Amino acid sequence: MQMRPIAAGLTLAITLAAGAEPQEYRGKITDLAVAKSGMVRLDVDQDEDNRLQCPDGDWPLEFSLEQAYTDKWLDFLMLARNTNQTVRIGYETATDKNCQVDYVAVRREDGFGNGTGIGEEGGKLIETGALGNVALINTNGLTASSYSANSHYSGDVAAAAFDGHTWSEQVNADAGDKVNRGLWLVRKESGVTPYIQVDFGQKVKVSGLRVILNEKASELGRGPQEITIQASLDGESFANHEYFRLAKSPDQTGSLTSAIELKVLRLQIHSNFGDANFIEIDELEIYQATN
Ligand SMILES: [Ca+2]
Repeated sequence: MQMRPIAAGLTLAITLAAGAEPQEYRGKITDLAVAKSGMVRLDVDQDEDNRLQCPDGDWPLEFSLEQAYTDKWLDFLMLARNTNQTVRIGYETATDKNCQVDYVAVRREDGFGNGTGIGEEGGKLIETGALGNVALINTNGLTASSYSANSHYSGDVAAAAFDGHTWSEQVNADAGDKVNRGLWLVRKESGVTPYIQVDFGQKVKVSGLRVILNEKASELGRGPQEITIQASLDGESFANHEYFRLAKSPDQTGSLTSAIELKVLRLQIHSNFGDANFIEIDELEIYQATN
């Protein structure tokens, strides 16, 4: 790994600490923890070309919150992690203890805030849960307003289908709090095709999805039977990508015949499994293509 100059193009850098010349890591933060002691510990995405010179372990990088500026580092890193931003982290190499962070930075070429898609750069979204869901609320820059539907019943809003919970249980180990009842519910109405959608706010290459209901709702026949996956790059014009006929099962996954690049994924529902009144999805997981 090369030490990069931090001059032109630098939008944020805080450098200090005499002593060992720091190495610079460039990539994405995968894990971040704040210990009771005031130590902030980090792990980052590593591969053969981009490896930390630190001992192996869950938390190879750390810094202490005892300085006023380190609070700002923490804010910066939290935001970077939540938005999947590429960052630079300067650190002192070590072999027998966690590496100490020396500075944090982003550079223009890292794409901060310029709206270019992570997928376009070959980067990847943060994956959650057992299968790698990229659509969980409060990950990858997604918030409640990223999700919408053309209709919903009472408090059973679209965002509740992306909270990692069904009505009866948590289904994603990385989930935070349940949103309302943890499910999206919509009343059947003749002449209206219900849909639910997620706007990633950036280009994503999608390869598959998972539809989960609680067992009771599945037995009632509220689950989607015939669906169409639609894709949009601008949030306004949508193209049909693939039609699926689902099984009457509370938990099923489907792979797209071909992966598709999109910004907004919309799932249209043409029919359910017989419930006269409602269509329900408790959780909708979306998976990214591996290349
Ligand atoms: Ca849910």
